[in-house]
Amino acid sequence: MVLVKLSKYDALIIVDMQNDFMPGGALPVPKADEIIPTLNKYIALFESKNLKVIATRDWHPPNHISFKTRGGPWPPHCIQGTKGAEFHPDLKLPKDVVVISKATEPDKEAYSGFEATNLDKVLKEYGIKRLFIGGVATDYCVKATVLDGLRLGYTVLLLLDGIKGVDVNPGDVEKAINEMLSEGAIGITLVELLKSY
Ligand code: VGL
Ligand code: ZN
Repeated sequence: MVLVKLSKYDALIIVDMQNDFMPGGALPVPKADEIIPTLNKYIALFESKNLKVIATRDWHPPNHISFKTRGGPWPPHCIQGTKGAEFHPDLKLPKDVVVISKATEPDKEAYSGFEATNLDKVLKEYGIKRLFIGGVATDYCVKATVLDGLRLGYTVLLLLDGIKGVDVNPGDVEKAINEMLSEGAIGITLVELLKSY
């Protein structure tokens, strides 16, 4: 087990916990709603220590290139300003959460929260060195965000009990987790994090 004591160099990044990615949404990630209570506990822990919480959101224009209507792989989802693009109402984000919108350009797909956003700049301004990353989808935006974080020099802790994937091809989720870990991400669970105190 990993011993991790939280400090001011740590930030929590909640990836794309939006209605369209939840069961019943436009691009449902199976059981994605089941991680909300756990993510809320991570959020409460970070909030209690006055640590930064960041929420990324998929924020597409109506004619986004990733949509089937334009020959892309996905049904239209997370269209800017729609109910489907809102964060799940049960997710208890802090009032001072930093929201990072991504994939906002019509002709560009961007799975990573770092891609064409100011996320790296914001983290550097806050002096953040270590990222705790959870959310959806494990095999797309979580993976891309984790791998970019590692490439940019952050230490990354992957919330093993706070992620869900799509598994378009069975095995994708497992492969994604293995790839993140082999690139240097450290797997952690809430129980382990709480035990570290
Ligand atoms: C995502 C597919 C399409 C994600 C976003 O948030 O993982 N997946 N757009
Ligand atoms: Zn998308």
